[in-house]
Amino acid sequence: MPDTKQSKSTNHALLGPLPTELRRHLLHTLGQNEKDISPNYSYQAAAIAVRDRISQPWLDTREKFAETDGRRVRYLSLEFLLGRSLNNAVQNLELDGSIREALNQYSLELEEVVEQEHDAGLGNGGLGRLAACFLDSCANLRLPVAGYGIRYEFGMFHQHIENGHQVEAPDHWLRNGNAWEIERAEDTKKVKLYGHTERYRDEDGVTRSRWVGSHDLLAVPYDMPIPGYRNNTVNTLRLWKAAATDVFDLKEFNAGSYPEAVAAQNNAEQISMVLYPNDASENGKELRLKQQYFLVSASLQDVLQEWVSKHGSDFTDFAEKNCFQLNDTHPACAVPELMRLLVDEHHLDWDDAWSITSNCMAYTNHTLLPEALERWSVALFSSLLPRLLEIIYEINERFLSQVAKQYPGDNDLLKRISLIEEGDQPHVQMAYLSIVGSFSVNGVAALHTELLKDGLFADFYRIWPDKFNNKTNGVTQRRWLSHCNPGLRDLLNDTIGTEWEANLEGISELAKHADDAAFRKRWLAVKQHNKERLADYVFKNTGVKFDPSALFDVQVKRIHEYKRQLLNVLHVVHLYDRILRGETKGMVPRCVLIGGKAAPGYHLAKLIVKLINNVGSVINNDPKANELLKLVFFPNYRVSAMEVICPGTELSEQISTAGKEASGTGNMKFMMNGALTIGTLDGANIEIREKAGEENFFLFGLDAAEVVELKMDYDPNAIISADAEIHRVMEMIEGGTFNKDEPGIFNVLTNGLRNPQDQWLTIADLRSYIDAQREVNDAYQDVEKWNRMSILNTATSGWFSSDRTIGQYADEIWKVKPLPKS
Ligand code: B1N
Repeated sequence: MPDTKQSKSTNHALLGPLPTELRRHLLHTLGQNEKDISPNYSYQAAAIAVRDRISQPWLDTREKFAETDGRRVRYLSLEFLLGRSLNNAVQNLELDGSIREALNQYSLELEEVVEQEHDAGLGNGGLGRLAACFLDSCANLRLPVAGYGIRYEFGMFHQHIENGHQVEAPDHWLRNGNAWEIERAEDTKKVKLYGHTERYRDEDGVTRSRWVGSHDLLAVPYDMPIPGYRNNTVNTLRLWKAAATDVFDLKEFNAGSYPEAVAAQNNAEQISMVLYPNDASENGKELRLKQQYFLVSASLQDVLQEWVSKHGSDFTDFAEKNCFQLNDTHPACAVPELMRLLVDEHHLDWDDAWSITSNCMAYTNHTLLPEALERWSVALFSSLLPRLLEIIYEINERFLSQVAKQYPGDNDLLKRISLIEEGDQPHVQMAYLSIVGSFSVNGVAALHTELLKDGLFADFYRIWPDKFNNKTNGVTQRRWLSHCNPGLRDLLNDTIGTEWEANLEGISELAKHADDAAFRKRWLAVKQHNKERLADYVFKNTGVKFDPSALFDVQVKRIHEYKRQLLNVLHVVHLYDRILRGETKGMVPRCVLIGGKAAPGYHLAKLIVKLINNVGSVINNDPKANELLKLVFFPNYRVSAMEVICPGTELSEQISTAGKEASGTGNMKFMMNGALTIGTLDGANIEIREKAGEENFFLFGLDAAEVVELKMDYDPNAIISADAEIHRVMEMIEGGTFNKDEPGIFNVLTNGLRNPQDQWLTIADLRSYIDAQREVNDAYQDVEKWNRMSILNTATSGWFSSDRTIGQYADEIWKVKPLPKS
């Protein structure tokens, strides 16, 4: 279209060179005096100037998706853990040189300016970061995929440490504004809550249900650009903010209560106020269900509105042209909500609506932990989402009667698979609802998917074997290698070319260089530099000095019993015990870093944080240990911290109880950056070990089957008394070495370790873990050998690019094609 071309060139002409644009934004957008620019304003101006460069390709991409009229995907997620955006945009749009030149006018370095950006922490951990990596890969692959989420006013809480305890503070990430979002008030949607349902006859005499007497609120969209890697593609992440409908409250209150009426605004805004800080556990709060429905309803209305504007009321091709990927069960209300919109609002009959719904939903499961499986009480559902509950009952009835025909007489089966779990307080099983309403169900690593099929979802697997598939997670090499590790990026570019940034498969070429001593020397130099950077960062954040010649041993992830940070601490205490007893022959100096947030209501996890801090402060202040051992708890672990931690890590701790960690993704980031893994046969560790080769991985512990078996007859106390080293470790902790002034505070933890019911089997794996750590120690003494192993880990990390994962989602689930290159 000639018009478009013209507007494109006009728009380009509106932008001057970046140095001029930066000045203009400082002066005119931000009203700053050029002579005295604060670091924050330099960041704001740079961000706006770079964002302006994104606008045109963003508009073009949207137009192209609309013109192409092919199948499109929406990734629905309660979490998108984006981290920082400026550096990512600079890298993907190839603006490095010009932004540096622009900042140079004011003697500013890009590295210091980017530090001003507050992380967008709209997620808890792996699940939220995965969503962010996926968006990056979709843009890189030019796939028609948009993200839909919530614009939380407060993201993941800020963690600081007081007297060894975790203390939470709110994360007001929007305080200084957000250059990366554009409000699109014209696309605001109305969302219903509460009220009741009624039957009525429509003008054709058909009896229908409708949802009446609801409290309505508004969903206002904010769009964030997701720039692809040097490919003129910019995808969209649309985040919804909740607001009151002005009509409703102002009418309800009389003029005398005007302030109360305005305050009602507040009530509505609660819904998008704060991210729930639970990772892998649910707490069943009403506000959380409101958030879930709010996201789902606004997003589906958005998609339907666009559909109707093009196709009117003809939904024949809707399922062919649209796919919704549910990021765990958190957006599972999408199933009954799409049914409601199609049946109640667009007047489709049930069977057509069901055929559409169940052919465009796809569900990803991220956990087997029973405490994370969402179940909402029927009572809550009926008060908050009365019409959705009716629809769920109807879905269930039809589903159960279909299964009853397939498996006549098997009433136990029907009871097990019912979407409604009966009992004193009946509950809706959101995972079952998701399976029944989707055409695809996937796990996130090979082992995880097998365990889903054999265990948790075995009945459903028997009914629909073809629905189930695996999509092993991945991470984007653009953030997790190229951006965070410039030293390694340059070395790779020098050695194997630059293609790996867009397609990581080619990184296998690196293996050829593992035997080249000159190359290994350069490899070592990069790692050494990154270790120095990490040591500075640790010092700045904790006051503890890491010696960059020591082994850097790191475990960063949410604090959870199943991830077994305790196992790590037990090993550190064991090393300390050896030092105290003078058994240090052949011991390599080691700096251990542990970081991560504990859910604020998870007392045991918070106690683990306290233990790590206490053990650290005893060891770090003991001159006897000084040369050989350090332990720090790194506070406020987050995406931007990982960008410094992961390049400087040599040993990656992936030590969960086998069968519990669905995949893990930190494990992949470390591998890409040349760390060696010490790990169990859990989640994606298994695939990491397969790709890297077992000789390049430190394996220990029980496998998933052995875990199940041992649980029936587990005697940790017998293990402790039979193993002198383990016995001493327990004695030190129980004897108060690390809590002299706080008697008994760690008893809950040590009693848990000694409890035959301990689900995490920490003591069972401790001997094997200590032995594997010995192997690590010995391998580290042979620098050449270690470096070879390190190179081979990076060289075999190609499979763990989220580009590969997303390629599989696109081919095998979504059936979408990339946009043609322009
Ligand atoms: O999802 C990641 C996996 O790599 C991790 O192994 C897995 O633990 C993580 C409720 C969760 N599973 N479940 C959650 C998050 C928030 C919440 O409210 C559950 N997170 C995972 C990516 O697949």
